[in-house]
Amino acid sequence: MASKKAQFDAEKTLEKIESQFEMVQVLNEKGEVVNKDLMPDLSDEQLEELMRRMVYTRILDQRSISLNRQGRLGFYAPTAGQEASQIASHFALEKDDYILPGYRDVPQIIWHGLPLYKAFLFSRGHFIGNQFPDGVHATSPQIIIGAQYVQTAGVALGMKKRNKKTVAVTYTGDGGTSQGDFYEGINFAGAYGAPAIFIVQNNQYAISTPREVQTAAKTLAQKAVSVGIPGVLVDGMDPLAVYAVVNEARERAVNGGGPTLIETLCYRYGPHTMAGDDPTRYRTSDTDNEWEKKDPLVRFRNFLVEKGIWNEEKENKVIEQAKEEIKEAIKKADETPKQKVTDLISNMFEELPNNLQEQYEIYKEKESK
Ligand SMILES: Cc1ncc(C[n+]2csc(CCOP(=O)(O)OP(=O)(O)O)c2C)c(N)n1
Repeated sequence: MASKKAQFDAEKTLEKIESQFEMVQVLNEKGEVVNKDLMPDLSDEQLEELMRRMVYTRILDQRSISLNRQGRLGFYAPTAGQEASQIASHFALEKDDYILPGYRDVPQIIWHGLPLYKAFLFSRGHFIGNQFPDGVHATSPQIIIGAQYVQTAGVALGMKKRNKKTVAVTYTGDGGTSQGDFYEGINFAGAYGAPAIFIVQNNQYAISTPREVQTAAKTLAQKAVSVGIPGVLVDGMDPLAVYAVVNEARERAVNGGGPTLIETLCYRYGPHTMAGDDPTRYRTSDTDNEWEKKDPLVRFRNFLVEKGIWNEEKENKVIEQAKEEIKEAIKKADETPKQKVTDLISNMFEELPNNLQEQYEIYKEKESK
């Protein structure tokens, strides 16, 4: 049978959609403003505070890696390179917004109010590291890839039903967008117009799997189209661009406009985690160098120095403060009584099943000696 003449061109439709997702940028790699219209409305004090937090977080990362190597921390996923994606996105949030982080997103919950020593205890797998103080609106970092996306849709829907002017914000990596939970989360939130912000930190690798083999999609932001919500691709090494798009997404969400999917293009300088992967097996130093030229701290520092509101003295002060506070926090973590097996059991269950009750008694007896 002769084939019918095509009535439509599906490939063209795809091309048209994909070409719409251009990367949003405010500052270029040198820290020069390339898009004045998008410049966020931040005071000099706020700009300084954002820089302060990013510098502090870089030091926290360096110290955490070193503490891990000394055997003084447990699970740790390095964050250097992702400060603009993490800290500038958080900077656009309010205290009552709810954060559902992934394992690499500990800095955001620290800046949301989680005491540093608790973050260290979380790293050690201590239950106290999962007990957040009242008023810290966040869950413990999620280890199951993508699971936090479904939870976020639920939290956001709860906010909507209670008429709250807040948002639920979550983070995953590029690999996370291949999970079923990712699609379920964004679809559900879209269907219910829930006030959620779904952030994908595209740091180019899911452990050793490059972004290019993760999906046929040209951008991860375009996945928003499939569920009918806005999607934005932003330079994840540019703090002002990240702040601007998250701020806009938040405004839309609290005003009834529903969720947004944001892809932040970034890079992690370190290994996936401190558990032993070797990035030199899957990345070249040329790629590392190319990304390090885009560094969010260098770019923002140049911008602020040019503006006359940042200098070496201010930066050194932050570095010293960070080191001092980290020292205090690790001391406090060390002084926290060691976790007992009975703690583990009693923190997991309100009422113990019979078999655990038996084990609980056995361990209670052992621990009393
Ligand atoms: C459901 C599930 N599958 C597999 C894993 C193992 N795993 C841990 S991290 C990771 C890669 C995640 O990469 P990405 O989402 O890009 O985040 P990144 O670590 O780069 O921030 C995988 C597959 C897991 N934790 N959960």
